[in-house]
Amino acid sequence: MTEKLDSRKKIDVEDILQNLENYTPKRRGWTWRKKPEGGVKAYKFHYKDMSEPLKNSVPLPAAKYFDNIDPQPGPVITTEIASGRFEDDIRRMRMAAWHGADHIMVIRTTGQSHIDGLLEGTPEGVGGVPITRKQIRASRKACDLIEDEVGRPINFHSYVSGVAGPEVAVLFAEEGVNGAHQDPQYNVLYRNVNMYRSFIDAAEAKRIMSKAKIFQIDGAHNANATAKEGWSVMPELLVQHGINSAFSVACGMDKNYIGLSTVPPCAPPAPKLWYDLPYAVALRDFFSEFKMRAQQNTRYIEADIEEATRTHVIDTMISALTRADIQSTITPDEGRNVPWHYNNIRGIETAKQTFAALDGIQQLLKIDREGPLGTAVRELKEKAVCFLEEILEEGGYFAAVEKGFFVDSAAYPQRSGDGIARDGKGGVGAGSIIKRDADYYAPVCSHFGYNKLPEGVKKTCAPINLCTLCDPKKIVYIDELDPNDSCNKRLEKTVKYRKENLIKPEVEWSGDGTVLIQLFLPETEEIARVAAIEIAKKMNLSDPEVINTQVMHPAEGTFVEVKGKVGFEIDRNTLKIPPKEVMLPEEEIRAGIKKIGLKVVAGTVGEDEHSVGMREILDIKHGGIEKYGVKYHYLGTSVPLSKLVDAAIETGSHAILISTIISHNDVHRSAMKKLNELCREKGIRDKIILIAGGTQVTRDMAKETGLDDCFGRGTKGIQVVNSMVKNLQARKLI
Ligand code: Z98
Repeated sequence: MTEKLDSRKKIDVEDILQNLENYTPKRRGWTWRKKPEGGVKAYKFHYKDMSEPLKNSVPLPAAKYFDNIDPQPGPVITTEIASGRFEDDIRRMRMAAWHGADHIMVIRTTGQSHIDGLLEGTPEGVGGVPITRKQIRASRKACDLIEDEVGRPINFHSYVSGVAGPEVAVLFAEEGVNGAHQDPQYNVLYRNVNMYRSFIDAAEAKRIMSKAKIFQIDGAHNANATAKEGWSVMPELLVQHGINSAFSVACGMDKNYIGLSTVPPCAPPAPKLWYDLPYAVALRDFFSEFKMRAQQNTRYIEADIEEATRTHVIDTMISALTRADIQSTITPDEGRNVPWHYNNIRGIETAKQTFAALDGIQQLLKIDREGPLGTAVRELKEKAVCFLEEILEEGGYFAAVEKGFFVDSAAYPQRSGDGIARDGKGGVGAGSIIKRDADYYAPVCSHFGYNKLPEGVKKTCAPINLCTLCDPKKIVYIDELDPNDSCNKRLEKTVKYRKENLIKPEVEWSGDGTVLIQLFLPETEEIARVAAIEIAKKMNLSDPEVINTQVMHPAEGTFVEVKGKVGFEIDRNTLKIPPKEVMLPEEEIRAGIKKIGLKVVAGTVGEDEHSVGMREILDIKHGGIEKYGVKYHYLGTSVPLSKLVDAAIETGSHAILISTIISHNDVHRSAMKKLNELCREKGIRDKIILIAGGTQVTRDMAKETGLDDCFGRGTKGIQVVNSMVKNLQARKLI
C-alpha cells in the first residue's frame, strides 16, 4: 500500500486500486491557496499577490537563472483532464500538480448527462471519463497522495448538471469531491433536459453540495462559447450568472462556495479589450460577493497552440487586472481531437508565468472608470437589467426560455430570433415531477424542500440509523460491473510500459504510440496537407492525420502538424545513458573565477580557419565564458600549438582552449594529444587546464588524448567555465 509517493518513481496505479472498498477521503470540501500577509519572498524578489510555495514542483524553464524559485499565483489554477481512461488521468494529475494545478476537473464521457442514474465500474469513455464511484474514489485517493507530495491541497472536480444531478451530488458528497459544475440552465439550453425538472433537481443538488462544502461553478460561459458572436451576448451572460447565483443562494448555498464561470467573450484579431474589459468590470461589480472562476476564451480557438497561448495570456491579464479566484487553463486540444496531456501542462505554465509577471499589477495600474470604460460598463449593466425586466414581463424564466430569449446571437435589445427555445413540456425527463404527499418523509440529510419528520424525530436520518452522508461506512461500493470493459483489463495491456522496461511514446493513453511531427513544406496549403500525410506514411506512422496548418506564404509554403502512431517500442535496458553532469551553482562558478582571476588563451588550431564556434564560447554575447568574468586572449585561427603554450606561459593563463573542426586523418585527435605533450615538455601541465572543443569532438576524448575536458557541438560557455572551476577546485587552486 502506497503511503507516500516517491518523486523518483511512477505512481503505482494498481496499488491505488487496492482496497478501494475501504477507502475514505482524507479531506473534504473546497480549499483556497494561502496568501501570506505581506507577500512572499523568493530569491531577490518580493511578490505581492503570490501564495505559499510548493514543497515539490517543476518551476518555469527560466527559473534556473533565479535560484529555481517557483512562485505560485494567488488564484487556484484549474486544469481539465479527460482522456477517457481514468487510470491514465491519474498520472496526468500528478504532473499537473507538480506544475501548479490545484483544481483538477475531470470531464465526463459524452452522453452521461442524459443518463438518469449512476454508472458503476470503470468503463472506457469517449471525450471524457465515465464518472463512477470507483473512478472518483481512486482519483481522490491518488489526489490525497499527490497533495501530500506537492504540499498543497488539490481540489478534485467534475459535473453535477444532467438528469442524474441529485444522485451525482450525493455521490460527490460521499466521496469527497471538492468542486462541481451545477447550473440548471446548462441542462435546459445545452442538454435539452426538461426545464422544470432541471430546476427541481438543481435545488436538491445544490443543497447536497452546500452541506458537503463542494464549490459550485455555473455554466454561463457556455453561452459565449455557443453564440454566433460570443461578445454580443454579454448582457445575457450577466443575466444567466444572476439566475444561477440567486437560485443557489435561495437553495441555501453559501456565497463563498458559488463561482461564476466567466470567459472574456472576444478574441484577437478583434480589439478584444474594448469588449472584454468592460464585461469583466461589470461582472465583478454586480457579483462582488461571489467568487470569480475565470477561463480563457475557447470559442475562437482552433488547433494552433501559439494562438491559444497568446489569447490565454491576454485573458489572464484581464483576470489579474480585475479579479479571479480561480483561473482555469485550457488548450486547443478540442480542435486537435486528442487530449495532449503535455498541453495541459503548457496551459498551467502560461497562467503561472503570466500571474508571476503581472504580480501586483493593481498597485501599478488602475482601471479608469472616467473614460470610455465607465460608459461601456454602465451600458452593459443597464442592458442586463432590461433583459431581466423583459423576462419578468414575459412571464418569468420558463416563459422566456420557451420564447428563445437565450443564446440569441444579436446584441440585446436587438434579437435575431435564433436563440435556443425549449418546450416546457418536452426534453429529457419531462413528466417525471411528482408532488410530495403530505406525509412525505425521506430519512436522508441535506434534502431540499418538504420533508415530514415522524413525531419525535430530531435528526432526519436517525430512524434508519444514519444516512450515508452521516455514516460513510454505509456506502455500498460496487466494483467492476463489466469485467472486460474495466481498468484491470486495460492496465494488464500497458503494464510493460508503466512497470517494465519498454518505452513507447504516449499522448492520450499509456502506450498509444502517438507522436506529433512538425514540418514545413514549400507548397500551397492544399498540396502541403496531402504531402504531409504521405511523408508521415513514409516515416511508418499509422493513422496519420493533419491537425494544424499555417500558411507561411500562399505560394512559398506551409507549416503542417501531423499526428500519427509509431508501432515499435524501445527497450530501456539497451540504452546507454551518459552520466549526468552535475553543474556547480552559477554563484559558485563566478566566485571561483573571481578568486583566481581566471585567464585563458584560446585559438583554433592547425590548418583551421573556422572561428565561429570558438568565438561563441568566448564572447559575452550568447553566454560565452567572458560573461562569467573570465579574461581571454584569443590568438585567432590556424594557430600553431606551441604558440598557444608560449602565450599561456607569457600571460600567466590558467587554461588553454583549443578548437578543432577539421577531422580528416584524425588531425583533431593528434592536435589534442600534442597539446598535452607540449605542456608536459614545458613543465606546466600540472598548472594548466587543457580543453578542446569542436564538432567532431566528444566528451570521452579527454581521457584518450590526455586533456582535462572535451566538448562537442552545442556546448555553452557555462559548461566550459563549470569544467574549469571544478578542475581548479580538484587541484586545490581555489
Ligand atoms: C468549463 N471548459 O467550464 P456534460 N454543467 C455545466 C457545464 O459548463 C458543463 C457541463 C455540465 C468548460 C467545460 N462545461 C465545459 C454547467 C461543461 C458538462 O453534459 O457531461 O458535458 O456536462 O471548464
